Amino acid sequence: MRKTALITGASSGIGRATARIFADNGINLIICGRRKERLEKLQKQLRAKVDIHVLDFDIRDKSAVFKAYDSLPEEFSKIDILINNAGNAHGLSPIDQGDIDDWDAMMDINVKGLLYISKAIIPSMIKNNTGQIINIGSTAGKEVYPGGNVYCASKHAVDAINQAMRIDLNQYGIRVGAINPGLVETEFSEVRFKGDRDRAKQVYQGYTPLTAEDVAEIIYFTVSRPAHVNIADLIVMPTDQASSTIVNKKL
Ligand code: 8X3
Repeated sequence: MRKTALITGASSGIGRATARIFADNGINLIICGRRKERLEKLQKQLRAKVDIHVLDFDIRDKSAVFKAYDSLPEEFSKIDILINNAGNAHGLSPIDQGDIDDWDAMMDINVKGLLYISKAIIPSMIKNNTGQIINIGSTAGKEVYPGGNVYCASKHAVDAINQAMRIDLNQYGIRVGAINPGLVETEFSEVRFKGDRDRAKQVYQGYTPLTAEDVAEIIYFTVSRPAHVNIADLIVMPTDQASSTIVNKKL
């Protein structure tokens, strides 16, 4: 029987690339995000391959999260795989100059949103005594870099939640793991720098960054392991990256 995966943040970047590779491999999909048009476009592209349902809601809004989950049609109600991918960075200012709205957005989406959707889905995984949760963390969840402050804090929280989920859900046979990417060229930096494309581009210049597809392949590898194998915590960086601050740029 085909598995069903729910992917948050599926309208772009790693989430969208993961939806595509899952569809290529026969995993039915619930694609979630705020941008309905983009999600419907993706649905059109993939619906010949798998059953695919769109849920558009704001993950920061806890009642919207539970309402969206409750609205799932019967055929999508058994979720085997949860990809906690929705996440954003906003700003790269030193702590004394940070924008409080940016801080709220990062904590609300990256930490609280992840908790809300997990809280909605975990009970059915417990009932079924099976399931897999992949939390998309970051190298920023393993180390802190200048200006990273609250983004790094939010991803350190994801790291802690990942470990805690694995401990608490161990007794139910639910697999929990994190994939922590370093520099991946997506809309990530455009969002971080509030639409400043030139500044965003500079982040990925002078070396070869990861692509969303590189990370999606690893996510698919993780979900396609036999049931007794759990990739608990994985860091992936471009070959040219050694840490958050050491990148072999040839400019
Ligand atoms: C993305 C990695 O180093 O740009 O999560 O913050 S970094």
